[in-house]
Amino acid sequence: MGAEDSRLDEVFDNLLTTLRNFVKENRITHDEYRRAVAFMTEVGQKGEVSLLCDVFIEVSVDAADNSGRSGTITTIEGPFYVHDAPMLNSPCVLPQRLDESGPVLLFTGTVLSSKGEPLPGAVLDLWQSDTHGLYSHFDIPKNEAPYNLRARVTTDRQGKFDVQTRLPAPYEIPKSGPTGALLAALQRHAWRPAHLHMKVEHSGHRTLTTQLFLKKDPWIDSDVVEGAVKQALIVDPVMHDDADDLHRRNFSEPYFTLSYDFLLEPAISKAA
Ligand code: MBD
Ligand code: FE
Repeated sequence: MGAEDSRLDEVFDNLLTTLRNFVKENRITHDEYRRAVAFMTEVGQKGEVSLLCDVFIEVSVDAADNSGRSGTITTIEGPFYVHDAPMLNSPCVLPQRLDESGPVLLFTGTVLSSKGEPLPGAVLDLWQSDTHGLYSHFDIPKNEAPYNLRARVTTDRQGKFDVQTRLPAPYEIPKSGPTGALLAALQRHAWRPAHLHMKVEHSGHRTLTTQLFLKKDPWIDSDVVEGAVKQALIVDPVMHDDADDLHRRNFSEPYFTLSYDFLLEPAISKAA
């Protein structure tokens, strides 16, 4: 038997034990069991499996998989990542609609090793909602705005990135589906504070999956995804509204700047 089979045996046995004990301890009725099965069926049919799991479980996976890690703190990936976003070199503007709305955000920083060495050629894979809290390919049909506010940005020779995007907005889990219905039944709101998602990759380093959250967001202390917001990931972009500066930059409205450095831990070296 291979290592994978024994891992499956071990975790599946444990999962079954946990679920059977849960049923026993809570004296789950057959009616409740059928309702749970129907709920999961609907979650599948409505395409919310990742949404549901990521809202309730992924924080624990992130904690288990990243405990003791050095460098920038991680948080969950969430359900809206797409793996094949356009590859751009820094400096760049994220793909956006001709009439994209929302304040411009100039996002800069450096990707470094956890020892502080800059990492040229690192890839900052970014994705976010638009100013209405909608994600391309999920809340906006793919053909309407392909890869909107998504890109894989390569750092320059100093390990720096310089990305023009838009401030994201809070995200509300759709009320029309089973995940929203469950939250309503639990009398919980369905909001996530505005956030930027990123995976930061560099050969020889462990890929970092994290998010940055906006400090002034109304949901910053009550994310529906409990435990996803961490202090070190809260940022407060600076607003710029000097008329001459705006004119020079050809911006019609105030814009924001944000600087954040990402530190990557060395890849786990495979013992010889
Ligand atoms: C999101 O935008 C998100 O990042 C997560 C984790 C869950 C639901 C919506
Ligand atoms: Fe998100």
